[in-house]
Amino acid sequence: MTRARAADGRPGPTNEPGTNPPSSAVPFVAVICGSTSDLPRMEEALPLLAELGVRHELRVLSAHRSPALLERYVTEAAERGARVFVCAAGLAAHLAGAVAARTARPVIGLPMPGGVADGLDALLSTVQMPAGVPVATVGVGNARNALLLAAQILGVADPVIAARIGEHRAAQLRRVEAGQVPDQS
Ligand code: AIR
Repeated sequence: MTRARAADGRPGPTNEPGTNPPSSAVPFVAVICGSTSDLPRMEEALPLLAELGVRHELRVLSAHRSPALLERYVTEAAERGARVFVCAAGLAAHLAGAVAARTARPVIGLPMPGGVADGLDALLSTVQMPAGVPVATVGVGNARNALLLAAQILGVADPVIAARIGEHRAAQLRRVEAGQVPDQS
């Protein structure tokens, strides 16, 4: 566990569940995939964050295969400026829940398709969190929505990001008006 020190020397906030370390670092979205097999879908959507002016970091870490690495990453990423975590996992998808258990920063779960129920298993594993440890869950395989939601959360405190999200919505409206597919660019 990392324990920061306040200016007066008293122990500062810890990274225990329910606390947030202080951070003056540049905000970014921490994107975690449970496996390299999740990467293609996530990488296809990631340019959206750049379009919106949102910094991100991408890691492959598994709640089951590398739990200690995952725990360490959540702690140090929050200290470096991770404001939101996006967690993509399929099958018994405990990644988002495991991250949410270790930080009070918002966690967005992205259930991935595949498995016996083609993502329904991952959806339920991600969304059915116990009261007190929420995971905001988007639709199965909908990486764009996961990243958009992360950007919207950062946009609450960042007018530049908020403006770009507004432009993105306006462009989407224009595509709908033109009879085109709404959110594919
Ligand atoms: N996974 C990895 N560790 C725990 C879980 N639930 C998920 C990955 C991926 C799926 O299992 O997120 O969606 C299959 O992983 P793999 O590596 O076998 O292709």
